[in-house]
Amino acid sequence: MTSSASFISLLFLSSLILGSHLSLTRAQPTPPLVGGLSWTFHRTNCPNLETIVRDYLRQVFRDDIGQAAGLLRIHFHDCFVQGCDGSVLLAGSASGPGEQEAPPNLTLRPQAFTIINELRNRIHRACGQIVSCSDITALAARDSVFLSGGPDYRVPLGRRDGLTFATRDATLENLPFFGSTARELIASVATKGFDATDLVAISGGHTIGRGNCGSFTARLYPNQDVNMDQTYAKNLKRICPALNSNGTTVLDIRTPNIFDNRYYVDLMNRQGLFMSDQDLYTDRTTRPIVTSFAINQTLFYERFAFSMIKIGMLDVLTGTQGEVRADCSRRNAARTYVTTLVDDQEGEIASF
Ligand code: HEM
Ligand SMILES: *[C@@H]1O[C@H](CO)[C@@H](O)[C@H](O)[C@H]1NC(C)=O
Ligand SMILES: *[C@@H]1O[C@H](CO)[C@@H](O)[C@H](O)[C@H]1NC(C)=O
Ligand SMILES: CC(=O)N[C@H]1CO[C@H](CO)[C@@H](O)[C@@H]1O
Repeated sequence: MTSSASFISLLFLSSLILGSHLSLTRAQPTPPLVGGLSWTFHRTNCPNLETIVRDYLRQVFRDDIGQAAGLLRIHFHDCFVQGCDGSVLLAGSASGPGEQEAPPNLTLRPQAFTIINELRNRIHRACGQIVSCSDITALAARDSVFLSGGPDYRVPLGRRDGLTFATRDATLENLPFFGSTARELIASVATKGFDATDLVAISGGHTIGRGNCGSFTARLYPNQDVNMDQTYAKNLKRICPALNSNGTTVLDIRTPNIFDNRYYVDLMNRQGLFMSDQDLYTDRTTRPIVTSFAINQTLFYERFAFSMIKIGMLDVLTGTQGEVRADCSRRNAARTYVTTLVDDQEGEIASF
C-alpha cells in the first residue's frame, strides 16, 4: 500500500472509530454462557485487563492495521480446533507438531503470536500470572474488530490454557476449507452448534485481511468460476498469473481494512475471493442472509458479535482445568504426576 493510501485509510478508520459505535450501545442479545466463564471474571483481580489490551493494540494497529486480521483469525483457529485453549499458540516441539505445522496455519501471521505474547507480558506484569493466553486471544480478537471500525462486544472470561497440542489431523478436520460449498460449510459448523446465520455472520470476518493465491486460484485456472465477476477475475489473474503462484490480495476489495458489511456487498457482486465466501451468495439457504447483512450493517454487527461470543466459548477449559501459561508459546514446566492428578480431580469436583 502506498503511504498516501494508508494515510487516507487511517483517516477513514479514525473517523469510523470516533463515529460509528453508537449502534451497539443498547443491550445486545448474547448466547447463554458456558459454565465456568463469566462477564466479570477478572474485574477485581485484574481491573485494567481490557484497557491494557486495547491500548497496546491501538498502538500496534497505528503502524500496521493488517495485524488486526491476523489476531482475529488466530482466535477463530484456536477455538475451532480442540476448543479455545490457546493450543494454536504452542510452538511445535520434540513431542510432536502442533496446530502451527498444519497447512492452514502456514498462513497465520507470525507477528500475531508475538503480539499475544507481548500482551501477556504486560498483563502479567500488572496483575500476576492469572490471565490465560486463551482469554488474551479472545480479547485481542474483539479489539481487532472494534479498532478496525467494527462493533464492540463483551467477552466472557475465565478460560484456561490447554496442556496439549492439537494434532495436524485435528486441525485439518476442524478448520473449514476454502474450497467448500455453503452446504458443506453448513454441515461442518453444525457439528459445533452453529447454524446458517452463524456461518454467514462469522464469514464476515473476511471483511479484513488477505489471502494467498493458493487459496483461490483453483477458481481461475484452468477454468474460471462462473460465479466470479469478469473484471474481478481479470484483476486476480494479474496478481496470480498461474495456479498457486506467489502473491496475496485483500479479502474485501471495497474496504479491505475496515470492519464493515461491504464483504457482503462484494458477494452480491460476485467479488468474493474464496469459493467458501462466494458460495454463501450462490446457495439458496444462505443467500437471503448475505443480502440482509449487505443492506443492514447494524444487523450484521449484532449477529457477528453474538456468533463470535459463541466461537469464544467452544470447548473451553475452566476452573482448575489446564493452566495459565507463563509464556503463550509453551506449556508451563511439566509438573509431577501427583500434582497433575490432584489438579485433575479438583477439576472434576469443580465442575459439579
Ligand atoms: C467459514 C469458513 C472459513 C474459511 C473456509 C476460511 C478460510 C480462510 C482462508 C483460506 C484464508 C486465507 C489464507 C491465506 O490464503 O493466506 C482466511 C483468512 C482470514 N480469515 Fe478465514 N475462513 C473461514 C472463516 C473465518 C472466520 C470465522 C473468521 C473470523 C471471524 C475468519 C477470519 C479470517 C481473517 C481475518 C483472515 C485474514 C488473515 C490475514 O490477513 O492474516 N475466517 N480464511
Ligand atoms: C514461489 O516462491 C518460491 C520461493 O521464492 C519459489 O520456490 C516458487 O517456485 C514460487 N512459485 C511460483 C509458482 O512462482
Ligand atoms: C437493521 O437491523 C437492526 C438490528 O436487528 C434493526 O433493529 C433495524 O430495524 C434494522 N433496520 C432496518 C432498516 O431494517
Ligand atoms: C511449520 C511451520 O511453518 N510452522 C509455523 C506455523 O506458524 C507460525 C506462525 O506463523 C510459525 O511460527 C511456525 O513456525
